Amino acid sequence: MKLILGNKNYSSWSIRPWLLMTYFDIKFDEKIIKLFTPEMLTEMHGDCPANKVPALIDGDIHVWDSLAICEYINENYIDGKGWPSDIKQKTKARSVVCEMHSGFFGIRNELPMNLRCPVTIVKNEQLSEQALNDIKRICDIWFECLTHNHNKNGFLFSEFSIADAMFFPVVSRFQTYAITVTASQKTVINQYMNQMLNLPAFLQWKESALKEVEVIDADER
Ligand SMILES: N[C@@H](CCC(=O)N[C@@H](CS)C(=O)NCC(=O)O)C(=O)O
Repeated sequence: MKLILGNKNYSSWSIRPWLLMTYFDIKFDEKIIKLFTPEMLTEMHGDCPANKVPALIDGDIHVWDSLAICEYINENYIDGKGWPSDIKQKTKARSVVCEMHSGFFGIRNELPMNLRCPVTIVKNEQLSEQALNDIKRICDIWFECLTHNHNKNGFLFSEFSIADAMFFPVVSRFQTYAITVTASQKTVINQYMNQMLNLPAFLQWKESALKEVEVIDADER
């Protein structure tokens, strides 16, 4: 099985399925495409039907799009463990993941994932209303999930799930740009972010990311 990824330093969509697959100890090869270089489209040809990463090739099965890959892995490799087993929790997890997958453009545009970037304080005044609304909504989702009665392991739902993988790039962005979190939510959210930033799977990704030398100007804030 081969997972096609973008630069590990920057590719926020690529890290999502990679984290899920690595967390669940699934064996796969990886191919890294250097994004926004003259060779990008040639390298994607045949592997990435939408000319975007991530994409997954498993024998004669091709899957593209981060969430489609997570769903494929969930169904075919981890016996459904990618989502909570409880139906109420599962539908909630799917809903917040879809919110992430289809929205939050303010954050995506203004706070690019950039793992090598040292902590750079971005104050609320430097962000658009859209980005501030995104931050508020994400904090509310996290706080609500993390303080839910059934939640004992520090993940958004009872165990590490596709929801944690899909929100991971936001954790990284909040850390890089020292995003201000409301005082009443701060302790819970900081604890979650620390747990996620210390996941062995993420540390493994980060080690490779920090060896990369390519710079994507558009993702340098
Ligand atoms: N909705 C897609 C988005 C994929 C995406 O936009 N990937 C970016 C890299 S993180 C990409 O391939 N960009 C290349 C381009 O837009 O030309 C997903 O969830 O996989």
